Amino acid sequence: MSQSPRPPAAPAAPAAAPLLPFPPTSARPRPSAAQLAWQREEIALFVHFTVNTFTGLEWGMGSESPAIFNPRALDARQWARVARQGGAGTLILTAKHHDGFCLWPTKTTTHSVVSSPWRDGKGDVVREFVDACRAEGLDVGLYLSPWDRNAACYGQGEAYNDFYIEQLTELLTQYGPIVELWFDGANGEGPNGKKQEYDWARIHETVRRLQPGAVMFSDGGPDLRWIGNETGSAGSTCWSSVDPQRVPYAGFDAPWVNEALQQGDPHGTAWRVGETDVSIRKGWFWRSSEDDQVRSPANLLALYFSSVGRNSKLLLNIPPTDEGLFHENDVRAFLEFARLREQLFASDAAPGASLGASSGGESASAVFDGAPDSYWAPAEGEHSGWLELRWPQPVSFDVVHLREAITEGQHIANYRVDVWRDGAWAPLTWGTTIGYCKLNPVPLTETDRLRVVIEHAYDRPRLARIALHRNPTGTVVEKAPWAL
Ligand code: FUL
Repeated sequence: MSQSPRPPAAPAAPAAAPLLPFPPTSARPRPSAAQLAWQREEIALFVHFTVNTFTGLEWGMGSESPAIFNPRALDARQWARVARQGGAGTLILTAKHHDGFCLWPTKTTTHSVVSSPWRDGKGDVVREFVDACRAEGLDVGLYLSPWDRNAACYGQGEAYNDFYIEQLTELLTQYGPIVELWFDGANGEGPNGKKQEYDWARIHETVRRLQPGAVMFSDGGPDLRWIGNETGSAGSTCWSSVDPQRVPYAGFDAPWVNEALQQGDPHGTAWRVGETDVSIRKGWFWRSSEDDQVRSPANLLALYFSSVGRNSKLLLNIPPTDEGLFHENDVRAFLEFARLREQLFASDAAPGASLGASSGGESASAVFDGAPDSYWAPAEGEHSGWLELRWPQPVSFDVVHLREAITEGQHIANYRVDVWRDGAWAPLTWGTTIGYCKLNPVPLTETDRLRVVIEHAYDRPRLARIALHRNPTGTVVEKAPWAL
């Protein structure tokens, strides 16, 4: 979204009411049940598909003929099966991208599948997509681009806002439960050279009314925020809270925006977790020239470390080909990535340890039970403390995996991990936030004594998990194939 044209100044959308809030016990923000479930899913797949799939463009012009849209072998069930096999919980489809071509038979325009040769103009990609997701037990998300380079009413104030709300209403009422709406901040010129002022307040109200269980993504929330880049990198400091005034609406531009989105704000009043959207290929849309430039499984694992492993969620794009299928190279890489995660998590040296704590020791074993809501915390009122692990024999690992119990908020601001070496504690790794999940790659380490020190927390630090893994790829592969 960073390379997008920027919108004219628009009034800030009012903060939406939180979804299904837990009863507050402290002033710090905490997730709604929907936000919590969303983050615990960890991985979702993005499906970028439109006329661009047939032209090779990233941003369609809006003037493409619907005659070019003909994915002869389209099988949404293949997308959903791969998503499920690879451990994604939700699929998000571009129902309309910036080119304005609608993948469902909308009443608002003829610039849609109805005017295409695909299924003789009687097809509905959104319907096939939704049915396939449900058949595979997956949740459904939809992307509806506010920027529309085809609609004649774009840039004409209320006329386009009405048109957009009508499209949104069709999608929210005809396809059953939608768990996530993805609102892109891109705001460029329409066919008449004009830009549009989007009515975010009305958009949010429409979603809340028609799909009260859904979460809404945009730069400015209201429920989820963009992570500030498209390279797959959440901040190593990453708060789930933000100050809603700093990035008040989708597409808002200011010098601080990307950093504010990447890092969040420890004193922010709104719970708005960052979503890390990134493509398995260089572009968002499929083109044959990139078939051998798909990210490797090891690189996808690195993306997992820099997104989920930094308190974010990974939204990985796999673009269908012009046949309407995920390409075999993408499928292979994604499924192998799932196998690597399995191997990573299957290796855990921590649980055999005996535990000691600065205080609160009676709950220390909760860090090994795998349950996200059971935790060790130091005595009431203490905002720092440590937990020590000792093994009868040395263990070895190269990933330190920590999780905070976030149901009651994200509080840990600084931590350190020490190992016992030559009669003294030596720092192995350290960091700022933990949040839902923190994966710290460390040099291959052998030790029989380790401690996790919470140096500072803004409220009660609740440590839900300590695990020590071996990375099956040996090293974290930071670079995508096209950057090597
Ligand atoms: C951006 C868009 O301009 C890209 O085409 C893509 O959809 C990405 C996810 O968001 O803002």
